[in-house]
Formats: sequence, structure tokens, C-alpha cells
Amino acid sequence: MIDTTSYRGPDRVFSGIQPTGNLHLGNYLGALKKFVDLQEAGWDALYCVVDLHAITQPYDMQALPDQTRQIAAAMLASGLSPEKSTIFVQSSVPAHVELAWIFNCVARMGWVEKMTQFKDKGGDNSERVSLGLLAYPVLQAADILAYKATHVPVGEDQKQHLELSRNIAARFNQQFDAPGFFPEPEALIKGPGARVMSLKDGLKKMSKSDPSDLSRINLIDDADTIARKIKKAKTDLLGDMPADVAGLEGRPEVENLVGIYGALSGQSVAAVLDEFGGQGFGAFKPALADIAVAHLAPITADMRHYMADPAEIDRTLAAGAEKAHAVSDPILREVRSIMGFWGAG
Ligand code: AQP
Repeated sequence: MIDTTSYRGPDRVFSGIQPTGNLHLGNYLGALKKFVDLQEAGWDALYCVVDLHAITQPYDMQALPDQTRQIAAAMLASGLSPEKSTIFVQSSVPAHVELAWIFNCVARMGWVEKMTQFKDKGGDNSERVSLGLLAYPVLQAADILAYKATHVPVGEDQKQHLELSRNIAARFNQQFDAPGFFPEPEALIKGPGARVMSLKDGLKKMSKSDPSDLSRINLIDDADTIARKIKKAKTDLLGDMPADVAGLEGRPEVENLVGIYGALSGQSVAAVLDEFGGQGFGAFKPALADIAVAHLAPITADMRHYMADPAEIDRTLAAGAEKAHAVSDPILREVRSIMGFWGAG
């Protein structure tokens, strides 16, 4: 919960998506769709293509500009409006990097070393990965707090990072005797689609970096590809679709497919099972493919439309960066002053 007793700023939403490859259904249901819902609910919101996060691991320099535009195109195609929300690129607003360095000096090594995503991505090679990969969640705290954002819509995988942001905010406030200066941002995780799993392994999250393209539905997949991937999606040998939620126990792949159907159709898992319980996957999978195509095809078409005019995307992102800078600049000035930097007043 936000520390409302001491933080007196406005409620504000911030979230980001990395330009690390093709966006998938998990990114859409866990993040993009929520961004749009919050926008339509009237939240003051900033949505950022977090390119500084994308360079923490080896990346393709030539491809980065278009990958960045592609995330912006997906945001616009999903329904974000530059008039209602601030849409911009992280590296175009200097506050992120400055505050990240400051937070590197506030966060404790023990905090970042515990992050499971670092352990997953660094693996046995953790001595050789970039320092940036370790510091990634600290930069994420800076992304959020450079705008004093109070709420962060993310997928379940980001829960631990959000906890770190809260710890950094609290420690900054305490260390520099600035009670309530930074809010302790709250993750908005609940809701369908918070954790979409791989189509090939119900225990692994759907991810852009999974080497198997069959593990995910990409936002740019065409209808035939979506139908083929769903047809090939792993199920199990435990029989037909269960009739109730309890019957999903121990069936992670089936639970994932039912969850996706529910998130796309706006139905609860129980309602989906009411409809399909007792039927074979031969009936359920084509229905799932139909609903996925119906939902994603207009977004895919709009994405292609936006991508056909990169100059227009660039204009939108430049205008967004100006708006973002206007919010973060006074906050960073205050940070410098609180911390006693020379010339900060
Ligand atoms: N499988 C998922 N289910 C629900 N939400 C998800 N998100 C990612 N995967 C799922 C949410 O999407 C937002 C943007 O994520 P990101 O691109 O910044 O980074 P990520 O979480 O690391 O996503 P990927 O796809 O797994 O990328 P790679 O493979 O590059 O690491 C976040 O809100 C995230 O929670």
C-alpha cells in the first residue's frame, strides 16, 4: 500500500516494456491491456520503451531503433493515446540514468543479489554478465520514481523488482531525512493474464527470449500462425477439459490455455470451464484460436499501419519525451537539493 500518511503527491502510473524482440501475448495481457484500461479509467500515466534495460544483455545495435519503434507501435495499436498518456523512450529522458546512479548508492548489494530474474538470466555465468544486469532493478526503481509514480501495472514476474523499488524509496526518504518524498510504489498485478505461461511448458513464463517461437504467440503473428501454435500447444494425458477449477490442479498447461481464453474473452476461469468442461482439446483449441485471432488481428493490423510511418512514431515519441522531462526535471532538482549537491540550491 502507498504510504498515504506521509506521501502527499498525486496518484500516477508508470510502466515500461523492453525493446528486446517481438512482443507476445504475455506482454499484451500482463501489461499493454492493463495500460489501456488504466488510461481509460482516467489515470495520469507514463508508458516507456525501456531501451536502457535492453542493453544489459547482448543486443543488435542496428535493430534497436526499429525494435524501439515497434514497442511504441504496439502501445498505440493496443489503444494507448499520446493525448491521454505520455508515451516515450527511456534513453531520451536523462532523469532515468541520473536517478539510477543515485539509487545505486542507496540500494544495498544484498538486495539486488537476491533478485531471481538476475539469477535466471545470469545463470551459472553470473561472474561474466554485465554489471548492468545486476543493477537492472535499480534502474527500474529510478524509472518509476523519477516521476514519483505511485502505481505500476506489471506482470507477476516483476513483483520482486517492485518490492525493491519500495525499499529504495523508503530508504532514500529515511537516509536523507525527507519523509514522504518518494512514494512507495504499488504493483498492479491482479487480474487475468498476469502470468501467461509458455505454450510448450506450463511452468515457464511466456517470454520473448525463449528460443522456441512455438512457445509464444507474437503480436505480429498472422491468423494461421496463431492457430498452428495453439494446435501444437502442449496439453497433457490426463483426459478432457475439467469441469471445474479444482480439476486444473496439477495441469499447468491446461490451466494456462483456459486462463488465456478467460483473459481474452473477459470470462472467469470457472465460466470457461462451464462452457468447455468435459469436451476434448479438439473442440477447445480451435475456439481458443478463434478468440485469439479475433482479439489480436486488429492490433496486428494497426501495428503494421503505425510501423509503415516511422517518422510519425518518432514525432509521437519526441513529444512524449518532452512531456516526461517536464515531470521528471523538477523532481530531480529536488533530489539534488535534498542530497546536498553543489549548485542545487
Ligand atoms: N508471460 C508473461 N505474462 C504476463 N506478463 C508478462 N510480462 C512479460 N512476460 C509476461 C510483462 O510484460 C511487461 C513487459 O516486459 P518486458 O519486455 O519489459 O520484460 P520481461 O518481463 O523480461 O518480458 P519477456 O517477454 O520475458 O522478455 P525477455 O525474454 O526479453 O526477458 C512487464 O510488465 C512484464 O511483467
